[in-house]
Amino acid sequence: MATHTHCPYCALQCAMRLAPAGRMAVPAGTASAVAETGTTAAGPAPAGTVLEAAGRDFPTNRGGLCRKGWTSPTLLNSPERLTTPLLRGADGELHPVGWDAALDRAAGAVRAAWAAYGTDAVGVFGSGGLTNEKAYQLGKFARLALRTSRIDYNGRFCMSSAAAAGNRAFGLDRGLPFPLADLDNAHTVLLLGSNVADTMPPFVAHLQGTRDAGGLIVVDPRRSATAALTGGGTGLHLQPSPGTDLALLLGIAHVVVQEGLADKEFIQRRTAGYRSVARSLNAWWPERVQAVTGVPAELVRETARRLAEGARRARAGLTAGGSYILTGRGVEQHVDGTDTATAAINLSLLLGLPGTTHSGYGTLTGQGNGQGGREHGQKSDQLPGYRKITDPAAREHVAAVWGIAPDQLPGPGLPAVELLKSLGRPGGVRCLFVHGSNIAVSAPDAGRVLAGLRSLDFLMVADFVLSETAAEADLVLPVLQWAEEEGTMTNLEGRVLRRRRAVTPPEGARSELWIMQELAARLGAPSMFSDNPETIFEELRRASAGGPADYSGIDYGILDDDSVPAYWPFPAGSAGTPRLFLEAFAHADGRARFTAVSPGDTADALHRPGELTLVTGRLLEHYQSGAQTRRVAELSAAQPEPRLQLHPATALPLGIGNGDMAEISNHRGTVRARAELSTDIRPDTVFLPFHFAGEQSANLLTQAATDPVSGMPEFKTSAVQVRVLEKAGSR
Ligand SMILES: Nc1nc2c(c(=O)[nH]1)N[C@H]1C(S)=C(S)[C@@H](COP(=O)(O)OP(=O)(O)OC[C@H]3O[C@@H](n4cnc5c(=O)[nH]c(N)nc54)[C@H](O)[C@@H]3O)O[C@H]1N2
Ligand SMILES: Nc1nc2c(c(=O)[nH]1)N[C@H]1C(S)=C(S)[C@@H](COP(=O)(O)OP(=O)(O)OC[C@H]3O[C@@H](n4cnc5c(=O)[nH]c(N)nc54)[C@H](O)[C@@H]3O)O[C@H]1N2
Ligand SMILES: [Mo]
Repeated sequence: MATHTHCPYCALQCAMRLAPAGRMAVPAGTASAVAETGTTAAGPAPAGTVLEAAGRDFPTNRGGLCRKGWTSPTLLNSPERLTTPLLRGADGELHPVGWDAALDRAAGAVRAAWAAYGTDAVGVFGSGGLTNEKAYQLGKFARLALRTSRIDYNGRFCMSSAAAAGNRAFGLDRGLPFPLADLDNAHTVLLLGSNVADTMPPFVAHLQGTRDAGGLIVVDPRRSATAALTGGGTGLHLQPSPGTDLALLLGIAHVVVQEGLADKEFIQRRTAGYRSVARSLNAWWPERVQAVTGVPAELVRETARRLAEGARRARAGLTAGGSYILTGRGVEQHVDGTDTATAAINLSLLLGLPGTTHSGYGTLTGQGNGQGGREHGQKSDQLPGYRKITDPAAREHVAAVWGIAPDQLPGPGLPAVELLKSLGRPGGVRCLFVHGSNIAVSAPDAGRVLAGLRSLDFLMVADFVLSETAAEADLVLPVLQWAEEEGTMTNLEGRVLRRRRAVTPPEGARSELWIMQELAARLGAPSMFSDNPETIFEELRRASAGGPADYSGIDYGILDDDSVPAYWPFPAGSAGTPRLFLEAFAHADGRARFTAVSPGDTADALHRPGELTLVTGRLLEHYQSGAQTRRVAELSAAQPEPRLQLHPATALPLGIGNGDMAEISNHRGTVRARAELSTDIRPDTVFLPFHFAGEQSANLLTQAATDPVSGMPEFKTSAVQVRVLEKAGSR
C-alpha cells in the first residue's frame, strides 16, 4: 500500500503516492487509491528500499507531477547521500566523525563565539524548504539555545517583497488568499514575471479554461514556456524591458481610471488612500509607458480593458467572469520589488478584485514550504504566528508558551543579505549554522558570500548532500529527506498538508529536530525542544494562537482527512479560511490600503553602451541551487550545463554563434556558458539559469543591492558584458 504525501520541491506541493518500486498497486485517482489511508499500515519501508512516486488526485495538481516530482525518490538512495557527520581536520579535509563528537564540537564553537564576541556572533540561516515544525523549532533554537537575534532565511530571496506589499495593502500576507481552483475558467488572468509552465507545471491545468477563452496575459521579457501559452489564440504576451514592470502597471492602472473602468463602489466601501494613487497615475499615460517599457500602448490599454471586463462580468453574475492578477519572482526580485507588487495590488483594488469570490490578487509562493516558512519565526523580525518580534504583546504571548520571561527573547536581527554581508566582520557573525539553503550558489554576489563563509571561525551545515555550501563547512551534519520524516508543509494557497514517512532513513542520518534538541541540551537552553514533529506542532498551535497565521485549530488528525482542507487562519473551533478578506481586510478598519508608488531610475541606469541586461531564473528540470537535481541522473542528463539565452541580433555583432562558449562578466565576476540563440528574448536582454555552481554560477554576476522595505535582493537585472570565448567545434 502506498504512502500519501507531497512532493519535496516547490510550493505547489503536488500530492503524490510513494510505494516500493513495482508495488504501486492502484493507479492514482481510482476509488481504491482514495480509500488508502495516509500512512502505510505496515509502517515505513525498510531503509534502502527503492521507492517510486505517482501523482495523486488533489485539487491543486489533479494527479499531475512534473519531471522533478517523478524522479524525486531517486535522491533517497543516491550514492552521494550523506550518512555520517563530517568534521574538517587539521589537514583541511572533511572526515567522518561520530554524532557525539560532532555535537560537542558544534556546542563548543558556539560557546567560543559567545565568549569572544558575544551571543550575536552566532548566526542561523534557515529555509522555506523546512517543514513547519523545523522552521518553528529553528527560530526558537536560535533565540533560546544560541541566544542570538541573528536568524534569517532564504525566503528573504524569494517571498519578502510580495509579503511586504501584501502586509502593507491587506494587513496580512497569505500568498494566494483563495484556493487555486478558483482560477479555473476565469475570464482574464494576468501573470506577471512568473513562468509556471516550467516552475509549477501542473499549475497550468488551472489556466486551461482562461487560455481557451483567450484570456491569458503573460508579462515577461522572454517568450517563456508560459508566455508561449498565450499563442495560437487571443492571449497576450507583453514583453517589457526587464525591471520596468512598475511603469507598466501604472500605465494599465492609468487606463482603468481614465476610461472609467474602476470599481468606484468597491473603492469607496472597502479601501483607503485612493485619491493619492489616482493622482500619481496621471503621469503614466500609455504612450509614455511604451517609451519606458517597450510594450505597445495599445497592449497596455487592451490589458486594462480585459481585466475590467472580467471583473464586470463576474459582478453582473454572468458566466465566464472573473479577473486575477498574479505575480512571480520576475517582478518581485528587484530593488523596487515591494513597490512593483504594490502597483499590482493597487491595480487589483482599482478593479475591485481582492476580497471577492470571483476575482483576486495573489503572489505565487515558490519553495515547498515558502508559505509556512515565513510564519513560524525564522525571520529576523518575527515570532511564531507571523507575529512581530518588536510587539510587546507578541513577545509576552510567545514567552509564556515557551516558559520564559519576555526579556529573555532577543530583539530583531539582520535580514539575509545584511546577515551574509556581516560574516567574519567586526560586530558580525563568526559562527554560522545553515539549515536548508545552498547560499554559496543561490545568494546574490555569490563570490563575496563565499569569501564571507571562508572567513568564519566556524560553519555548520545541515544537509543530506554535500552542497557547495556544505563543502565549505567545518562541520556537516547529515539530515533526513522528505520521505523519511513526518511533518507539515503549508502550500502556496495557505493550506496545511501532511508530509509522511514512507521509508526508514539510512543508518547515520538524523532528524534536524533531534539535532536541535541535542544541541539545546548541551547549551543549557531553557524551554522544551523535541525530536517529535507532532509534539512540536502542538506547541506551534499554541504559539500561533491569536496571531495573524493562527494554526491553533489544526492537528495531525484533521490533516489526515484530505476532505477537510486546512487553510489558515484556522483558530481553534473554526473551520479554517479558504478565502480571505470576503468580509473585511485585515487592517483594523477592515479596509485595504492603496499606497502611491513610482519607479526609481534603476532600470535606466543599466543601459550603458556595450552592456546587456542579464535576467536570471529557472529551468523545469532543476531546482534552485541545483544541489538536489544536479544529483538526479535523468535531470542532469536533460540539463547538464547552463545556457546563455540571447537574441541572434545581439549575438551577431559579438561574433557568437549557437553553441559557442560565451563569457558573461561584470565587475563582480565572470561566468562561462554555452550560447543558445533565440528570438524568444529581447535583444537588450540575456538570460541565465542560476542552478549551476563554480564558473557556471549566475550569482557571481548579481548584486547584493536590496529593496529598502523587504530586504529582497536584485536577482533579476544585472548589467553584464558578453563575449565569445570559444567557437563551437573549434577545439
Ligand atoms: N523547475 C523549478 N521550479 C521551481 C523552482 C526551481 O528552482 N525550479 N523554484 C521554486 C521557487 S523557490 C520559486 S521562487 C518559484 C519561482 O517561479 P517563477 O517566478 O516562475 O521563476 P523565475 O524563473 O525565477 O522567474 C519567472 C520569469 O520572470 C521573468 N523575468 C525576469 N525578469 C523580469 C522582469 O523584470 N519583469 C518580468 N515581468 N519578468 C521577468 C523570467 O524571464 C522568467 O521567465 O519556482 C518554484 N518552482
Ligand atoms: N540569480 C538568482 N538567484 C536566486 C534566485 C533567482 O531567481 N535568481 N531565486 C532565489 C530564490 S526565489 C530562492 S527560494 C533561493 C533558493 O536557493 P537555496 O536557498 O540555495 O535553495 P536550495 O537550492 O533548494 O537549497 C536547499 C539546500 O538544502 C538542502 N535541503 C533540502 N531540504 C532540507 C531540509 O529539510 N533540511 C536541511 N537541513 N537541508 C535541506 C538541499 O539539499 C540543498 O542543499 O535562491 C534564490 N537565488
Ligand atoms: Mo523561491
